[in-house]
Amino acid sequence: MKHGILTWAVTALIAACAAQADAAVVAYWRFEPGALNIDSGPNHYDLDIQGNGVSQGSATPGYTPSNSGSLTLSGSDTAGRVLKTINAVDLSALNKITVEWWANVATNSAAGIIFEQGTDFNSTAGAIIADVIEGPARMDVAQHTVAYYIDRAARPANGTWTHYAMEIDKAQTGNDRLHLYINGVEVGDNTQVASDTPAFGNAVMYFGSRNNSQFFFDGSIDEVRISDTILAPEQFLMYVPEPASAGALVVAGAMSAMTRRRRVGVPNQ
Ligand SMILES: [Ca+2]
Repeated sequence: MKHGILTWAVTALIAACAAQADAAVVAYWRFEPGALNIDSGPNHYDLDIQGNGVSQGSATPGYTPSNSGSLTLSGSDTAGRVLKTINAVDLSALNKITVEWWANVATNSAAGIIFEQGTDFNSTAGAIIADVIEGPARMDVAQHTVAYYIDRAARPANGTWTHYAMEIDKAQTGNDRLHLYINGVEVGDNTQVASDTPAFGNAVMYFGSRNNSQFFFDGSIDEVRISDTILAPEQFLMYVPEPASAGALVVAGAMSAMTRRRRVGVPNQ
């Protein structure tokens, strides 16, 4: 019996590794101290960071590169910040994507954008967005088309680090096109489904606001990763073990190593 379990475990591990090998990272923003603007993925979609003398490693009210390795935003535009990719993030050749990120919402008294492709999602065909909606503690993710694909879910309480993943398969229609995961559990509730399946977008991505003009996010963001396929929950960043020391491949960020490790090998909890 033990042999059977071991065989199953090894087989599952090999299958997981094989699936992982098939997935390629499109972009990966880790928001690390001293490298706040760096995309460590292969395409180097580095960020353009501006605003009142803000620079990497400095702490400016309203826009604070955190020492703990995450991006902290105030929910207002008082720092005149601009946080966007220097070049357009081109997803147009892909058939499916997984976008993951960690978020820790401070307040949700107003709508806040985690990330948005294009200066205005509503006029950027195929673009993707994730935002926090004011009032109800709710997270929306969507892809823009003639209408919208929207997945919507209640999110964990403010002040807690939470892992989110949106997965979009262009070959799918209806409810199967877009899925939202919170802490590795699928939670999406499609509220609006378009009839067509548009191509993904090719536009600059903004973080923490819409075009630096509205919907400013209040809280922290960390480890935004875009992959070129549909990842299994076991492949999400939340299950990647933390390194024992700084400077290793996967950085601690604002999420405690203890929490990360506890989740390793314990999916869907
Ligand atoms: Ca980080």
